[in-house]
This record gives sequence, C-alpha cells and structure tokens, in this order.
Amino acid sequence: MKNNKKEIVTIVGLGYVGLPLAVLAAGKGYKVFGIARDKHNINLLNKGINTLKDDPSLEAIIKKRLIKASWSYESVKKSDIVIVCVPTPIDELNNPDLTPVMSASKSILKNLRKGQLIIIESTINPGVCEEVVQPILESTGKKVGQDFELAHCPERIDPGNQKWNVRNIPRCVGSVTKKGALRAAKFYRSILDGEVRIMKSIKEAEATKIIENTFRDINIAYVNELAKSFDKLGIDVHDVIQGAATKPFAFMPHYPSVGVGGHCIAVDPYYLIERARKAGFDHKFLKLAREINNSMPQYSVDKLQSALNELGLPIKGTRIGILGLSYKANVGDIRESPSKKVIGLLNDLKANVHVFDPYFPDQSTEKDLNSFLKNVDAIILATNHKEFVELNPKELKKNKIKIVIDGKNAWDKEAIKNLGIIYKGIGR
Ligand code: SAJ
Repeated sequence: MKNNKKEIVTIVGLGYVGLPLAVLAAGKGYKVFGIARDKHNINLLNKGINTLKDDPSLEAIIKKRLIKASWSYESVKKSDIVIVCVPTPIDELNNPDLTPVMSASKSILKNLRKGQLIIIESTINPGVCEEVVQPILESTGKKVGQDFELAHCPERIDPGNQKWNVRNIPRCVGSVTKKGALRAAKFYRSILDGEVRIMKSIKEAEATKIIENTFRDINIAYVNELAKSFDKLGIDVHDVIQGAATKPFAFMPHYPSVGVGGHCIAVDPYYLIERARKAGFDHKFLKLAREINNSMPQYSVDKLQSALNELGLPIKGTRIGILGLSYKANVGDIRESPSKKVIGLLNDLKANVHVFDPYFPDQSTEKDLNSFLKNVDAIILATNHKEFVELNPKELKKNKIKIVIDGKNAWDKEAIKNLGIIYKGIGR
C-alpha cells in the first residue's frame, strides 16, 4: 500500500504462472499490467477474453478488463512491483537456458526506477538472482538494497490441479536484503490465503523449488527402475505401490510410466546439476534419475517390439497408434512430452505412426478416438486423459487391436488380456 493507494504491479509473462497471479493481484485491488510477447493473446486479454482455457476461474476478473496487457515494458516505469514469470527451459543438450530471464531483466533495467521491488517467480537454480539478474539490474550504476529490491518467490502452480491453486498454495520468498524479503512477503501475504515463509536468503528460496521438483524426479525414477526389475520378476509394480501406499506414514506413492515430461520435473534437475557442477560437485544421483526417466520412452517401444515379435509382426508397416501427446493427463501441454520421444523412436524404425490427442487436433492423424481405433493395430497409451482411461476394453476388441502397451498403467490388464489382446504395462 502506498499512502493508502494500492500499489501498481507489472507481471512479465502471462502464461499459466503469470496470468493467474495477475488475476489474483487485480482481484485484491492492485492496478495490474501484464507484459507478453504473443500479440494475439494480448488483444484477447484486453478484450476481456481468458487465454488460459484450462483455468476458467480467471474469467471473471479478465472479463472486467482489470489487467492491461501489452508487449511493451512501458508499464514498468510506473510500477512499484515487477514480477518475472517467464519460462526457464533447457536446450537440446539439457543445458539451462536463462535467455528469457536475462532478456526480461534487461528490459526491466531500461525502465527501472528508484524504490521498485523486482521479484523473480520463474524456477531457477540457486545463484541465478545474484549472479545473473542482479548484475544486469546494477549494470547502469543502481544498487540493490539502495535503489531497488530483488526477491525470489518460486512459482508452485500445478496445472490442472483443482484443489491447489495460486491463491491457496503456500509460498516461500527470499531476497538479497531483509527489507526486500519483508516487502515481498507483505505483497504476497496481501494476495494469498496460503502461508508465506521468509527464507534465510534468496539462495535458499531458489533452492526450495529446485529440490521440490528433483525430489519428485528421483522418486519417479525409483519406481521406473522398480518397474523394469519387477517386469523381470513377474511382479505387478502398480499393485505393490498401491499396497505400500496403504501405509499412512513415511511413504509417498509415485508411479512408473512411459516417461517424465513437462517444463518442471523434466527440466529443473538440470539447473541444479549444472550449477553444482560449476561449483565442483557432481550430482551423480540426480543425473542417474534423469537417465532412468529418460530411458522410459525407449523401454515402452522395446515392449511394443517384443509384443510384435510374439505375433511375428514387423514394426515397419504395422499401424502403431500413440494415444496422447500431452505430458500429463487432462491438460494440453506437450513440452518435454514422452510421447514426442516415443514417436521419434517409432519413426526411426519406419513404423506407420498414428496419433490422437483431443487437446492437439492439428497434430493428430485422426479426428477422434473412434476413427483412431479403426486405423491402428497396436496402441501405446502415452497420456492418461480421462477420455482414454474410460475407454471400454471391448472397443479395442471391436476394432481388432492386437497389442496394448499401457504407458500409464491406466487400463484394466486382465480385461484386455481376456479379450485375447496382448497387454504390456510398465512394470505390470
Ligand atoms: N509422472 C510420472 N509418475 C508420477 C508422477 C508424474 O511418471 O508418479 C510424470 C507425469 O506423467 C509427467 C511428469 O512426470 O509426465 C510430471 O508430472 P507432474 O505431475 O509432476 O506434473 P508437473 O510437471 O505439472 O508438475 C507440477 C509441478 N509444479 C510446479 O513445478 C510448480 C510439481 O512441483 C508438482 O509436484 C506437480 O505439479 C504435482 O505435484 O502434481
């Protein structure tokens, strides 16, 4: 609050992180500007149209046009708080790519004025704020803690999660200065219902999100390795994990699958691995987990090939269907999706590949599930969209499907096998 007037906030990046945050701040009375690159989305937002179809809760505020979207950084000049919510991807060699964060920082610098609070929400490894962002913002002589404050509050959005959302998810915030941390915490506490924890320093805030997601990656790698072992031992790993999950303490179930996709879990470990390497530490365990998870698309294709062998069918020319392109159920997001890796492997084997994902009609070879089933002999279930999970196994029989590789262990193994269809799950 600035002399009883709500502060002005600019949010850089209006994707699945920035837009919900902008809506939340606007709903709490802040004057909110948004910066995006996609001019089509900018126009839609300024017309009051929600550009995040997966999140209808944003409609009301957006319809009131309380968020002014632009491609320009002009609004930074008049803002008290600037929050960066841009992607932090990896390149094709799995190296961190901080280009979006650096470019946003350089554009903010051009409009930086005394007294502003700059917050980075993008997921970054420890050190990025002080070693990358701060030098850019100080490059014209301004000093952090004196002319501006720099804080980090890692985003924790879970796309598609109906229970936990930007309003109620607890947050951690850290800053280069105590004053910056208090000011950032005050802002988040004014818009969130969840707890806002002030971290010891900005590095601990950066490390928090990274370990949340590496925790998830190593646990998924653990069950993926179990799946490979239990396939040899003839044990249903899915059943065993569900059995272990009946233990009400000290066990957190994760499930094997065709692979780990998305712009969080499949990416974030590389940020820590690389930064620690530069500091002289080799994260053998995190790297092994990444290797195991990255091996799952090939593992699924190997299962397909062994099933085809059982029928004396060649992969070349057999109609193979990939059901699902999204990296996870019921969202339309293809980033780092295992499906893409499976399709690449099948294309290398000259398979006749068919694809269907209702979220990606333009990348599907068939317009709907029924026509997909008519045109394939074998299926790899790669995404457990509700529509696919609910498919009646009899439909597979009716369409003469010969093989099912259940990449999400989502279908009824016994029912499919009883229909005379070869069923291979991941660890079951
Ligand atoms: N996956 C498995 N087995 C599992 C869980 C996931 O193979 O047991 C795969 C999924 O199929 C997907 C990938 O891993 O391909 C990532 O799945 P995810 O459920 O972690 O989905 P994300 O990437 O949307 O993760 C988000 C993250 N949120 C943020 O980074 C802010 C993550 O921190 C959350 O833990 C996760 O949601 C969640 O808990 O759902």
